[in-house]
Amino acid sequence: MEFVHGSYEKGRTIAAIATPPGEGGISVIRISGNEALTVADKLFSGNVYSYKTHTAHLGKVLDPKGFVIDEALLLVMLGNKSFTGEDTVEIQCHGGRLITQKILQTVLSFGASPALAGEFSFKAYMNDKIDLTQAEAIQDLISAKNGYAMKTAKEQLLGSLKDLVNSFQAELVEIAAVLEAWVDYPEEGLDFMGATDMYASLKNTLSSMKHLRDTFHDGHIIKDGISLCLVGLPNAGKSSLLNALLKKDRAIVTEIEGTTRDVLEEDLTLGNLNFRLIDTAGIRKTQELVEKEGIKRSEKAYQSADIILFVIDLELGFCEKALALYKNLPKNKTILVFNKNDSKQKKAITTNHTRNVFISAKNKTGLLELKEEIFSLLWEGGTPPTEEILLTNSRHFHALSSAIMHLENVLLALETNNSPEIICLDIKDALKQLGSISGTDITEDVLGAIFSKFCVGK
Ligand SMILES: Nc1nc2c(ncn2[C@@H]2O[C@H](COP(=O)(O)OP(=O)(O)OP(=O)(O)O)[C@@H](O)[C@H]2O)c(=O)[nH]1
Ligand SMILES: [Mg+2]
Repeated sequence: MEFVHGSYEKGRTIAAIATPPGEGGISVIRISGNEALTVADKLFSGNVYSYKTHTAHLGKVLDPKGFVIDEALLLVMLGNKSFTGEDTVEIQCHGGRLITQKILQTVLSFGASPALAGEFSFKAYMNDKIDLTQAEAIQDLISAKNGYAMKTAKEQLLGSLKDLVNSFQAELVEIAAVLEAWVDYPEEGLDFMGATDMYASLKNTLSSMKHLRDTFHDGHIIKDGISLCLVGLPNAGKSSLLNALLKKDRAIVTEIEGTTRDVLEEDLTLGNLNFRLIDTAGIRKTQELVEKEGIKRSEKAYQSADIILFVIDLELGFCEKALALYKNLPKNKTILVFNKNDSKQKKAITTNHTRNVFISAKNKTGLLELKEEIFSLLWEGGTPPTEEILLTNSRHFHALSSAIMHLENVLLALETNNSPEIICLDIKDALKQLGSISGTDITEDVLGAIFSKFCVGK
């Protein structure tokens, strides 16, 4: 990441188009850095230096030869009061691709440098306007695919995760101070340092950290969506169910066994959550080359899926072949979907499996029950969590899990009277992990990887 490795310069004046490319009502060109006002003053008809912070001004945008490019609104946000923490000017012009490009070219010709991906947010992070969790939340908010993901990203952007992680850090710093004192004055003994209080406080912090870690299950589902894989014998009605759930004629359905050869994926929204619905080739023994490859892919798809919908043809019932396939499925993430409930030839079913639904993909009955079953597999009670702070980012999850592991070592070491030096090392490692979440202790490589995912202009 260029601006992280070396060339980042506080105050460097950067510019970019902040709106998506193409035609629209308006476009926004953003300029930020020490020279933002100087650049804006050169191209704007009004006296930019006289503008107060957070004010808007209508005027003409002029090219270097003084020709009018557009009539535009200029917004001024000064110094620490801006998003980046540096002087910022935003030009709202008409949303044409050419006009926007022309204004950007003019801005660059007056001395601004083209912004790199995420550089505005990186400025905000470097100038302590936001921490790393908030920077990551910006991207999550932009790419949120459902209402829950949007709410969680908004909470994170407002600083809920930052505050929580900061509170963990503060508590651990106090504990570390007691332990350091113990290293320096071992003859005083830990009891003298208030060991009982420290032990209780450590346990408390650890339990709050574990609580946060455990929200990742829900956070991950909300942010990244859930993969739902349709599995079964040929002709069970998997493709018919896919079409019924999608409410469109997406997959080919015939009475010929082995119709679906390839793995087919489609997005589906259910109850405000995002699902990836995966149809697979019916599983059976075959020598046919293409079908064989399809079956291999089906097996791979269901093994990595979050939820398996095992579709069973009620006309065949839980036959031997179906039972053989069922044996290989991970039971805790499988729902048995008994299809063709409309058929007069349906068989009676007995099973010990707890999650069963009877449907007719043909008549579209039982689909609501199926949805409820999916939700109850995801969440006890069938409704998404109401928790305010959810961990949605796997980077945060891994860092927090590692911090927890180090603190568990500390607890164990305290119980077994291990040497204070070793205990101190573990608590420092835990703090380092928490610092990597908030960005107070992070390598440039990780920073580069995070900000390079941002768009230019953000
Ligand atoms: N009566 C009845 N027939 C159904 C129902 N669902 C599917 N079928 C029929 O079952 C046959 C197979 O349906 P598909 O959806 O192609 O089955 P599949 O599991 O995708 O089959 P493969 O792709 O071969 O693995 C078709 O003739 C469908 O019309 C249902 O709910 N009721
Ligand atoms: Mg099919």
